[in-house]
Order: sequence, then C-alpha cells, then structure tokens
Amino acid sequence: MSLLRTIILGIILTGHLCGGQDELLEDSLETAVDEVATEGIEELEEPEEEGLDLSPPDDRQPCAMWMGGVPGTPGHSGKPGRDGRDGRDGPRGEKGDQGEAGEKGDPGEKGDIGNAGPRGFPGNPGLKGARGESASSYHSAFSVGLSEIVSATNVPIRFNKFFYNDQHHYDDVSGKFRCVLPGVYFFTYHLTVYTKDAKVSLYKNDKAIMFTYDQYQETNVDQASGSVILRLEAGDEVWLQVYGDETVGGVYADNTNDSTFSGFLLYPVNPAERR
Ligand SMILES: *[C@@H]1O[C@H](CO)[C@@H](O)[C@H](O)[C@H]1NC(C)=O
Ligand SMILES: [Ca+2]
Repeated sequence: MSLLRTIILGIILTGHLCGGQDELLEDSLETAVDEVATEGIEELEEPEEEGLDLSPPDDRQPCAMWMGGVPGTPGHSGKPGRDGRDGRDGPRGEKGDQGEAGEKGDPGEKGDIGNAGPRGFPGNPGLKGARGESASSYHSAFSVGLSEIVSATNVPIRFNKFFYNDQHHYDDVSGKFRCVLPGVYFFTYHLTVYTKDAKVSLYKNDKAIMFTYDQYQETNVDQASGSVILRLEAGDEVWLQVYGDETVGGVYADNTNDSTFSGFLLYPVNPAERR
C-alpha cells in the first residue's frame, strides 16, 4: 500500500511541477483516490495531504523549458459515461399475422322453448294388418224356412229352406239350433197359418218356454209370430214345435207364403262371467 501511496504522491508532484500537463492527469488522480477509498482505506477519505497544494498549476510557468523527464505511465481508463437519452419512437411496424383460433368456449345455457311449429302433413297409410281370426269363430246365426207343409206334431219343426246357416248351428236333421258359443241370443219366427189354428212353442232343452197361438179364419191366410232373447250355454238347444195335437198344427208354407225361423248371437259371454 505504501507503494501505491508513493506512486500517487509521485504523480501529484509531477502534475504540480508540470502544470502544463493535460487535465487527464487530474482525472487519473481522482480515479486513483476513489480506488483507494473503495478498497477500504479510510485514511484517504480525509486526505492526509492537507498541506499539498492541489490547485491547478500555473500555465504561465515555463514548464516546457524543463528537461523532459521519463514519460509517465498511461492513466487509467475513465469511468463510463452516463446513459444517453431515450431515442425517438421508431416507425410503426407492419401488421402481424393473424393469431391461431382460441379454444372452444363452454356450452351456453339452454334457451327458452320456442313456439309450436305448423301442423305437419298427414303420414303415409300404415301396412295392412295381419289376417285376423275367422269371423265365423265368433259368429252364430241362422235363418231357415219351410219349403212344404209340415204335418208332424209334437216334434221339432224341421225347417228345410235355408236362407243362412254358414256355421251349421241349426241342424236340419233334428230341426234344432245347438248353441256352440255361450252368450245372449235373439230368436224370432214368422209363420203362415192356413186351414186350421196354429199353436206353437219355442223350446229350450225339452221345455216349452214361449207360446204363440193363432186362430184360423175361413178363407184367410193368417200369421203367427214371436221373438225372444235367451242366455245360452254351449250345448243348449232351441227349436220350434207344435204345442198340442193335430188341431193346432196349422203351420203352412208354399212358394209365395213362407214360414221362417231365425236366430243369432247378440253378444258372447265370457265363461268367467257366468253365475
Ligand atoms: C200365398 O200368397 C199368394 C200371394 O202372393 C197367393 O196368391 C197364394 O194363393 C197364397 N197361398 C195360399 C195358400 O193362400
Ligand atoms: Ca188369426
């Protein structure tokens, strides 16, 4: 350290004796002092060299007249200058490329229900349904007549003229209707009466349950008729029969005066509904 101090003093003395030296020398001195202070030498904060005259040398002294000494060592580089002022704003840049599309946002809330639309056009007709069960399975009807006079009495009247008997529920051999489908049936008969009285009954299972009587009048063709609704079970039989002897057997028929007997199922009754 003493060496450094010696060098400094030497420089100072040189500058003092040769005031013509440029101001660079003073800068070098300040730099040297700063460096010494930076290195923690407190003594330099208050310079011991109070007695030294550090005032600028007098240019008027004829320093140049002195014999030139040994050139001093080059000074230290000066401190960096202060930062310059900010430059002017540059020209506006060109428009950049379009950025990439952002991520898809969250779904919005459900909107209100809109107004009802107009009524649409009618649809096309549907396909034809599968073939159902034969209607005859649920059908029972007959309508029969007489093709000639029946003289037998106290036996079922055998009608032998058939208007309708597709299910053959009327048996033309026995002259009886035999129930196949349980249910409610309607029966009706329209008889021509000629030459004598007629008294007939409608039988159900060997029991006369309904009677019709017509008194014959001379030279007149009469009619006797009746109808009834019956609840029948499968196997029940219904027929017409003269109720009495030959004197009341006036049931008649020819080509232009029929005597008929008809019956049909009004509606079936489920066996589970029976009482
Ligand atoms: C049956 O009726 C017809 C009328 O259509 C009549 O001419 C005919 O003689 C009748 N039969 C009897 C037996 O009266
Ligand atoms: Ca009569």
